[in-house]
Amino acid sequence: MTVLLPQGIFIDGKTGALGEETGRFAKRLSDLKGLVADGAALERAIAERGNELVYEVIEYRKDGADMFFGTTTMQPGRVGGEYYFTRGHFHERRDRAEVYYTQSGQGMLLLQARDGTTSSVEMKPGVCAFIPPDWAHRSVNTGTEPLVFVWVGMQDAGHDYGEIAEKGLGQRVFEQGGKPAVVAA
Ligand code: PAN
Ligand code: ZN
Repeated sequence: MTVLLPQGIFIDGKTGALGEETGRFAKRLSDLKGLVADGAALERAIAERGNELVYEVIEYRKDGADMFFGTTTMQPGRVGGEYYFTRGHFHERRDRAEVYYTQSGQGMLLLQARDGTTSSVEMKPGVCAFIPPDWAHRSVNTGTEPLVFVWVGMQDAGHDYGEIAEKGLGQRVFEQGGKPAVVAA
């Protein structure tokens, strides 16, 4: 049996860097194809400013542990007035919750239950958000600086991106009059 020892990992709340990491991935503008409200605006954005980075996820896992954690660092930006967002997903395991703790920047966490009920939680430094089991979740950077949050979940939760990619979410966040507005989609 693996003996797991206690450990502290430093998380840089400005950059999302972890003192020790076991994996990472990045998503760029082209990864938002089919997900943004305005597909033509996305093509124009890629042509104009290149396939720029939208967000990066860094994780720290330990074999044999139930839980794990990491950071998501989202760049500021908009496509056709819509603020940069993560793909969004349900967890494969419907009984798995998650926690998002925002360390820097400004954003909106969009949530949606299986029956279509929508909800949102403002993301700002110090706010810890509870994502209940079986609620889809997508984060949106509504600010002008990187949005950095720590997430803590279960290693066996898994990700189901299919449903959101196919049907979208019931809410989107657009810049309206210089401010973010959550709009029913
Ligand atoms: C987060 C997300 C992360 C990136 O770690 O995976 O913010 O979003 P997408 O996975 O939707 O691209 C999480 O919720 N994990 O379960
Ligand atoms: Zn999740």
